[in-house]
Amino acid sequence: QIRRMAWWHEAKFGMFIHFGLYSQHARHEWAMEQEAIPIQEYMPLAQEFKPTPGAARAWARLAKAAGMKYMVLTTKHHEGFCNFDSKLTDYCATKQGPKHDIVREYVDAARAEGLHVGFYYSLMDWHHPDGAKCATDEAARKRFVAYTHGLIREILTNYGKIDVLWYDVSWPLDAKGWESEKMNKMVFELQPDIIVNNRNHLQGDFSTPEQKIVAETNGRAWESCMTLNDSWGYQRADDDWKSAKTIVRNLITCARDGGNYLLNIGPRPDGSIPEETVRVLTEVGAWMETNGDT
Ligand code: JFZ
Repeated sequence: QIRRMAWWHEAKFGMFIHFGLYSQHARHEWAMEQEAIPIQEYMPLAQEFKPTPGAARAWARLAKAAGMKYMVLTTKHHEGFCNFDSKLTDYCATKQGPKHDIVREYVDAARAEGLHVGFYYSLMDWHHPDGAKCATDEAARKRFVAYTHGLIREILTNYGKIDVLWYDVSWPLDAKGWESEKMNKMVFELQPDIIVNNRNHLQGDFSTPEQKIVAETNGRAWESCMTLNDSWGYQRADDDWKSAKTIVRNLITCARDGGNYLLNIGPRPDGSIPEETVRVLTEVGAWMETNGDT
């Protein structure tokens, strides 16, 4: 076992947070794609996005209360909007509606609760003009890969020690196209103790079965990620909440088989947490209080 990962294996239970412009649609974090919303129509959402400053404190408090030991926030989902301050794009929290750095607040909030800090980062990008073209146009690929590596450099430089980097959706490039080896090399230069997942076409440190619990073989680390209802982003119409009993059973199954459980919440556009989410996670926390290991 890798020393770097000791805390993570011990942690077992984390909170995933999907938060972005799509939270305002309250339908699906894929709405832009699924409903074929033109970019010019989608972009104004960035101006209208005004989460309450400090909203992340409640996320972190709830994670702590639920017995979770780490958090992973979408710094940028497929829509391309950056929840952090960037010098490489204006499509970011500090220069648009929020007028404050959501990632900074999140990092501070997690640390205040003693939780480890993870960043989700979507490689696929529907906003960047080269995000799709990059597969067939070498000049576009070069620009887009420079942008991508640049954003990753920013999030791993500006927020102190980061514990997990959670890449997602690598469409439309392969490892060679993304320059994934170089990407991970940079990541470990900036954050020597970080743990990375396997969604940039490399093995990384752990596998990421999704919405199911499947143990890895040969001692490879794994983390099952799941939603609390059926959606990742806030979905107003989705009331298919898992019970605390189901969550606890899933956590036990992951722990028994040597894996981690990353459970997702989708805050409302103002950053507040749906009541049902609070209710279920608080109940999970009560069980953890009695039966957890700390
Ligand atoms: C992706 C995203 O598209 C989705 O919005 C969410 O962020 C989720 C955590 O990740 O969806 C995926 C990614 C990978 C697989 C399936 C869905 N996969 O490897 O089976």
